[in-house]
Amino acid sequence: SLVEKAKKAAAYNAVDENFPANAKVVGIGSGSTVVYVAERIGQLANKESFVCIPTGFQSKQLIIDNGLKLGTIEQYPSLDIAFDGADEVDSQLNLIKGGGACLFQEKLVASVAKEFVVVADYRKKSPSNLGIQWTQGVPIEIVPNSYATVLKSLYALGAKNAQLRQGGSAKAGPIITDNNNFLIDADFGAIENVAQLHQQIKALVGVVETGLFVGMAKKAYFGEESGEVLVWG
Ligand code: DER
Repeated sequence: SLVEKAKKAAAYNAVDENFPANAKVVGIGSGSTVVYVAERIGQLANKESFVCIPTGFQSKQLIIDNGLKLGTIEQYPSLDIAFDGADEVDSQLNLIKGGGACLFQEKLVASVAKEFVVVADYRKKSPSNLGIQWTQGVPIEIVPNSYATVLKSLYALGAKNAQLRQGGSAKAGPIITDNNNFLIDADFGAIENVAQLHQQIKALVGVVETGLFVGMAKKAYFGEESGEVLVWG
């Protein structure tokens, strides 16, 4: 499909243009686009000379399935580069992430990577400069027993709609993250001040992390419908 081709083109270009020759520790994100990042890195001749740090169970599987050396962030609390997907990217390279419910470890890894490169298809470019917005809202990881109090506070912060993410047909009851937490998706509409909203949400007792990645990405690669790859940053 056009979207899959776009994901692959973004991922392959991002790895080919940014993978450091002397890389020792590499972060692998979560989701369907980063699958192609792991595939491309798995083709490198020197893949025995670096370790890859996962951002969740799916990410760990990608590392193993592509014959890459698996490390933990406990052993390697600083990385040379990290690659990850995103749900929405604005012109300042702020991101909304968390569609795959892996945002905590994704942000932990991105926060200690010297370089953080985003890979995405054309649908992820934020269409307006009126503020970043994702149809599914802002994913927020919370300690499970705080969901009622956090939901209440999110509405007080101006959320138009905030819901605990349910497992649907995959699981009765709420989604449990790789860190044994719950996820809330909160719709704030177009977000003018991403940093401020992130801080306000992060300050709520029970919030572990938000899917607002403010000023963390160095570059973003978008596979276009035309087959071209667009680079921001
Ligand atoms: O959960 C995340 O932040 C992921 O990176 C994800 O949302 C991007 O997903 P995709 O690459 O499957 O579109």
